[in-house]
Amino acid sequence: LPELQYPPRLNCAAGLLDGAAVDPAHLALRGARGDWTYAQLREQVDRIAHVLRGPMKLETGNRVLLRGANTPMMAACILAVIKAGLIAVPTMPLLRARELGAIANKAQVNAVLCADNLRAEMEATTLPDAARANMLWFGADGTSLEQLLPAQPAHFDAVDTAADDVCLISFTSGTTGIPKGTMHFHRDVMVICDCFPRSVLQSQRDDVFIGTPPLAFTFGLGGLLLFPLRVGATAVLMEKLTPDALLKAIETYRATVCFTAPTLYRQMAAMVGQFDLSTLRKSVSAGEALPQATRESWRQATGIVMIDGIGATEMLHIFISAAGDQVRPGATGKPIPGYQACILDRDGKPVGPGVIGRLAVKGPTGCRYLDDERQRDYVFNGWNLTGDAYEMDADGYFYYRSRTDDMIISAGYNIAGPEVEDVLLRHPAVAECGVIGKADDERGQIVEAHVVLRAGVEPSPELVTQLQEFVKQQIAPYKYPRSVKFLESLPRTETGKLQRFKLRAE
Ligand code: 3UK
Repeated sequence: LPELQYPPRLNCAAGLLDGAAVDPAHLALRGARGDWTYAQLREQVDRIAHVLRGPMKLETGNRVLLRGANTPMMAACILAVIKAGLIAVPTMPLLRARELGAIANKAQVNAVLCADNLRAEMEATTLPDAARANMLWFGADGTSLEQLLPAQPAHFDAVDTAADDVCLISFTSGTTGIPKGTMHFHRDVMVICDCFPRSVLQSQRDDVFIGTPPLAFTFGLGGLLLFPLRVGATAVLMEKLTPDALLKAIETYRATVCFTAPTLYRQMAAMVGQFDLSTLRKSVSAGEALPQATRESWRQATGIVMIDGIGATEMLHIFISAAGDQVRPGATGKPIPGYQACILDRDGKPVGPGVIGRLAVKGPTGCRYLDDERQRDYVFNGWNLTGDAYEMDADGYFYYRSRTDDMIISAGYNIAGPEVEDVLLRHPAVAECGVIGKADDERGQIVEAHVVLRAGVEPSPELVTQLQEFVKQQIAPYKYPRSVKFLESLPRTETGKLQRFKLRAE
């Protein structure tokens, strides 16, 4: 078990920037506009912290909305907010004024630090009065935050916070409904750095982390900022998040650890040939189910056995995963050291191996909603209920089936969409697919597949029959898609999750 002991007074930003593993001359953050060593990052963070407490007049515990693509400057702003004893409220770059307004009001933000290229949407947002009067822009020469930096002292003494003071309010991306705000302590940040990266990744100072999840998504915040800092390694922050940009960047920056969603691994596997990925050691997938078919194609393309991990904003980061010879076909893995998991039935009683039920997890991090009522739905007897339908085997491996709400019930059969998706992804004509339950008078629901074809393949009634036969041959015939629809692309969130509700609404 990792030793998760931290002093009662702890500021995690200072803890990371001044950590034992940090070499001031080593590259900390790399981006399109330049690279910073640890010494340069620390100075930048300190100057921004002075702006927050000086010109912006913020006080300990105030909340700062942060907004920007993944860049070293965005990362420095997040760290500065925390180092200054304030609470970071990072927001996804693609959010619109309506969603931003809801977040800003729920989190009662006192100020805004926003990238200049996202300024229009930010200015169109209804904000609490204090925040509206306290906004700075960054990311280009001469923007208001950058203008203030040279006049600030180069050193800032971290604000002395308690290990259990809130430092981060992270909003769920929410495939449905309004985003929920989750609160995390300084200690939680250190905990996630000392769990997954140590036990599963075994990351070290010479690692170069790269990937696509936004820093406003805790998958990205951990994988692309907190984890590398904790071991004194380098993180590459990319603004352009396409599969070819990521492949090119892995080659250019000689990256060793990649964090991204299953879709991107699927797309990258098809085009790896033109790139030199010889430095890459670890490929971490999270955000949604990793189909076995995707795992296999990435292995074929790169020789790398992917690390799947399920995490949640409520839990801050990954809690079930496996690497190396611990990887089992079809399984996410086992609870990572420090965490426990079990499967509960509808009444909250544990079920044995081989029975599908509700995933429950417990560990050093856990759900704290801003919103009290939902807290009671998520946390039950100290167990966090993630909303996922899972199954365990006799050796304690956990197998994802579907979101609890997405289980398809057709003529009395329970069918998990992701299982059908995994089969369809093995068909040479299929690039992407999403399988949902569609309301049906006779069967309650029928299985409906939404398929994106590979380039050059044309939709046809014959192809529909072929895909249906293909599924029937590989899994129980009652699971085959009675309806098949062809789309140009699938609706996804910024975090790579399929928006099944949009497919259902079509
Ligand atoms: C689903 C997965 C199957 C699952 C996240 C890593 O995704 C993250 O957080 P969110 O709050 O969503 C949580 C939900 O997403 N999910 C995530 N990973 C997997 N399903 N296999 C997976 N590997 O439904 C979960 O309840 O957006 C992921 C780290 C930090 C995160 N916040």
